[in-house]
Amino acid sequence: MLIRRPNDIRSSEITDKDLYLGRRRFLRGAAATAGAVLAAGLGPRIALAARQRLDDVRKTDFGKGETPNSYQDITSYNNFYEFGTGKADPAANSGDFDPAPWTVQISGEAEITGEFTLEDILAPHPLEERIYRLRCVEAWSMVVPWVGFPLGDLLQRFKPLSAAKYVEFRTLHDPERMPGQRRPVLDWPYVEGLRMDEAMHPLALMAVGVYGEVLPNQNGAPMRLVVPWKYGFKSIKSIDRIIFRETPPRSSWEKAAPNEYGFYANVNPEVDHPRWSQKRERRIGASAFASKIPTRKFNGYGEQVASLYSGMDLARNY
Ligand SMILES: Nc1nc2c(c(=O)[nH]1)N[C@H]1C(S)=C(S)[C@@H](COP(=O)(O)O)O[C@H]1N2
Ligand SMILES: [Mo]
Repeated sequence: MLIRRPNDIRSSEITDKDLYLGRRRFLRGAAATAGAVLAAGLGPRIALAARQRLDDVRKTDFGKGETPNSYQDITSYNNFYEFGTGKADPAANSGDFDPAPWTVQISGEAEITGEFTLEDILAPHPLEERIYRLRCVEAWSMVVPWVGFPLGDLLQRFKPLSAAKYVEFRTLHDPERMPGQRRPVLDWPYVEGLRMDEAMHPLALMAVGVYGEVLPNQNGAPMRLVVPWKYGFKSIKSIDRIIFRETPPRSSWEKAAPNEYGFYANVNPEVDHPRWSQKRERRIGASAFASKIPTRKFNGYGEQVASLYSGMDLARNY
C-alpha cells in the first residue's frame, strides 16, 4: 500500500506515532482516568476504553459564556448508526473499536492525492478548543467543547484544483469493526459533503477531541467533522476518505430520504422537516420539565455564515 504524505510537510515535522498518541500530546493514560469514568456513572465496558488527555490545546473564545454539556451527556447520547440506531448504542457498542492504525485516502481534483497516515494528516495542525452548539435534525441540541483545527487548513495542504467545487467525506466502511454496517439501515459507507467555500469557512472544524481528551469512539474517533451551522448529520464521524469533486456528492441521508434531507442542511427554524417542526429544540441534559428553546437560523452562527448563501432560496435548498 502506497502511503504518501503532502509534500508541503518537512520531514523534520514528522515523527512517529509518538506525535499523535505518544508523550507529547497525551499526558494521562487509561489508568489515571478509568476511575473517573466509573465515578461518572458509565458502565464498565466504556471504562475499559482509554481516556487520553490531549496536550498543547489552545483555549479560544468560541462559545465563551456558554455552558457545555457534561462529558457524560456528550459521550452517552449519540447518533452513530455504524454502532446502532439507538442513542445509547454507540457508547455501548463501540468499546472494542480500535481507530489505530488509521489512514486517510485523498483523491479527486487536487494536486496532492494519495493515502496518508493519520499522523501525517494531523502533525502540522496546532490544536485548539472551540465550544460549539450542535443541533440535531431530530430537534435536540448540545453544547460541546471540541478540540480540533480548521478544516480549511487541512484541505489547503492538498492544493485543490479550480475544478474542486465540492468536497466529499466518507466514514470507514468495515462491517467487521462497525457492527451497525451489517444491516442496510443506510447505504454504507456514510457519505457527507460540503461546497468548497463552506468547507473553507473558518468555523468548519476537524475535531480530534472533546473536553481536552482524545475523541471517544462514540463521538467519531479518530477524526470527525464539526459544521456548527448545519444539522448534526453533516458532521460526519470517523473519516477515512476525502474526495475533491466538481459535482456535489450525494449524502447518505439524501439517498435515504431526499424529501427530508437535503445537501445543505443548514439549521433553519423557518423550514420544517416534513414530519416535525424545526422551530424549537430540546437541550440534552436539561430537566425533563424544562421547556424547549427556540432554534436559531444557522444555529445562531448566521452573522458569520449567512453570506455563503446570499441569493439562495433556503426553503428549496434545504
Ligand atoms: N459516520 C457517521 N457520522 C455521523 C452520524 C452517523 O450515524 N454516522 N450521525 C450524525 C448525526 S445525525 C449527529 S446528530 C451527529 C452526532 O454527533 P455526536 O454523537 O458526537 O453528538 O453525528 C453525525 N455524524
Ligand atoms: Mo442528528
